[in-house]
Amino acid sequence: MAMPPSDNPDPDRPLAVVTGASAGIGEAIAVRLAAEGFRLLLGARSEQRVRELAARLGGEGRHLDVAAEASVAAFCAGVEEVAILVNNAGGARRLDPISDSRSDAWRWMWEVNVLGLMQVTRALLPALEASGRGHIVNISSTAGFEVYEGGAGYTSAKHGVHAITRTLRLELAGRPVRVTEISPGMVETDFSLNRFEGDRDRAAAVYRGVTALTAGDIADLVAFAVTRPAHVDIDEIVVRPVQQVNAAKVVRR
Ligand code: NJP
Repeated sequence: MAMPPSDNPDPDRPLAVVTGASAGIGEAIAVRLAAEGFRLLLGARSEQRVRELAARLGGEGRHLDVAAEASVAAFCAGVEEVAILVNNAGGARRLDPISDSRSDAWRWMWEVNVLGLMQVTRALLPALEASGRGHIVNISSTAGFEVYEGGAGYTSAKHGVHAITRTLRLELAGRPVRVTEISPGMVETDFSLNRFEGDRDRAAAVYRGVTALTAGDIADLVAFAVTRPAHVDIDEIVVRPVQQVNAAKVVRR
């Protein structure tokens, strides 16, 4: 069984938990939160990658499949106080119209983006509250309030994240846990490569002629939100590339 993160060398630093920290936005958030002085507990299915990253940044990496209740329980075992939880694990699968939707792709999107976020949050809420200064940051999407053709599986899941975030804000009122939702437009990561199941040409076309946001841009916003004074709650941040107005309108070079 994994050792509690309090066994790490510098146990006095507040603990930040980042899900989906093996790549992209989650990895950048981990790097940035380490620079801000947090000790890390990083999770992803790519256990080796989160272990190596945590070893480099200070903290611990553990296997985590947010969609699997037993994995979430093992990941959270021994965690007594958490200052920051970044629910970042997520993504999209395929771009099919509803008429041709595949249930397995939808199931994946709902299990990871929605159910996974709930399961990790539920497991760590006592530890967030115990820290006396907890903060949940949900990495959502502009897909949480917009729709586009072929995107219903992903947009409905991220609409779910938005609803969960707003509900948490209500349910946690009066308790020492802040709640922030960050909703990015296009960020250049492996997101599209994963959505298009390894089709590199199709993934590259998404970012062609656009200076997309970087994972570091999102990490900046997480750092901003979590370093505000204790009485300030950044409820929502929407961020997009200058060249992207919404899901449908992208001005390419
Ligand atoms: O994507 P990617 P991003 N359990 O594919 C992990 C949102 N977003 O960094 O498990 C635990 O490079 C996976 O790790 P592994 C997006 O919806 C993005 O761009 O090892 N972890 C990896 O670390 C998502 O919520 C854009 O495969 C699981 C990470 O998730 C977040 O930003 C736009 C997992 C995915 O890394 C990060 O996405 C937007 C599981 N079951 C919102 N399944 C964008 N890039 O354009 C996956 O609006 N992961």
